[in-house]
Amino acid sequence: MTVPHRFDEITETLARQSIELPSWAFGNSGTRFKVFGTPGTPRDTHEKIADAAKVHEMTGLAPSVALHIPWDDVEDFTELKAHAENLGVELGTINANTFQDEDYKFGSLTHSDPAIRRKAIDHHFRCIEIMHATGSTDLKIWLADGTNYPGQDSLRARQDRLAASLAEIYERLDAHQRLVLEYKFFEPAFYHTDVPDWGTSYAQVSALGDRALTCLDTGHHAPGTNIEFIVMQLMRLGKLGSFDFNSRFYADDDLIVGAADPFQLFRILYEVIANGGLDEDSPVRFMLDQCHNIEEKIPGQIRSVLNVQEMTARALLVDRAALDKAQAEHDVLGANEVLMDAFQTDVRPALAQWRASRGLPEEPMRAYAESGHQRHLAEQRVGGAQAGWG
Ligand code: LRH
Ligand code: MN
Repeated sequence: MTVPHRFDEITETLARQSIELPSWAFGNSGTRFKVFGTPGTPRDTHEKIADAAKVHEMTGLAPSVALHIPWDDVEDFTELKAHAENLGVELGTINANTFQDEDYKFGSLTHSDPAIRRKAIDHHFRCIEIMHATGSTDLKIWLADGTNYPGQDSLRARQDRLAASLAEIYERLDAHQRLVLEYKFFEPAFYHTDVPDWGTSYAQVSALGDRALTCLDTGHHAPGTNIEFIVMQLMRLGKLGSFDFNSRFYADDDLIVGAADPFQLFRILYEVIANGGLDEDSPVRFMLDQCHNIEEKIPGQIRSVLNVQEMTARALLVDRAALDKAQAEHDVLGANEVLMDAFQTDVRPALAQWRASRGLPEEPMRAYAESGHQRHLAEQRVGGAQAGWG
């Protein structure tokens, strides 16, 4: 087994990598056509966190779980925090949700009716209260707000209302809390979306302050977008707060990260590394945002964090000195070859050996399949309603 030279030079950085898991990936999800069930799917937030803890146990890569409100609402978030810690994980990003309430038909933080905006702002205030109980630092805001037909509403007025609403929410954060504003170029709105691109998110968060940053969901760009360029630019501007990792062939498919386009994931992680995103003091958080509509959810999440780890290892193996030299000499093919060499380096055997050296399963996917845990969950979790997006 050939260990890529310099692999031992990257393990310190790999050991620092942590990828936050989305609680909702463990529940049922689907499309407007069908949401399928799966035996053993969690029935509540406590069971979702137990499944996330299993992913961390198998990979050592996922020490925190993001929650979505109200999907993960519980009586006592302090008790939920203790539950998570007993299982060896932390509660992470709190995701607000203003995209499933009748009142938000024509918008939430952008709505023309001040009473509806108040309701939406109060929902974010409640999410901040929850952050105090869970010890979370990040409030993530994604808005479905937009219109379906030209003329339906004033694009300018909506931006100004959004800015005022975000300012009230930002004011409520305390000194160690941040908000990240996620953009998406369409869906569920089909003519315009109020936060459609990185430029709009950047403009809105820049008006708020240092603890307001952008969230880049890899499935939220128009086909053909050079996402790694946006990663570089937002990091250059000091405004990239977090990633929602997933992959897609067409729209916001929310498939397993790296499944649809592993080379794109490699290029994105190369820019993350080149711009200090894996440095010890990096402000960038890494989260998955996926839906396992037909595949098993725990192995789906295990596969996902392993895909990020593998592409991170390959990107860390880029021979920077050789690349800098080739770039300086305008050696176009030479420079590209340096990057492709790293991309085509099979790091899996070395990673397996490294995991074993840290007391982790060499092959987490196989170890999980052989553990019988999935069968145990299917037998144990009988009755009750399986969790989902509602
Ligand atoms: C919107 C989104 C957002 C979440 C939701 C689950 O498409 O990416 O991050 O709130 O998915
Ligand atoms: Mn997302």
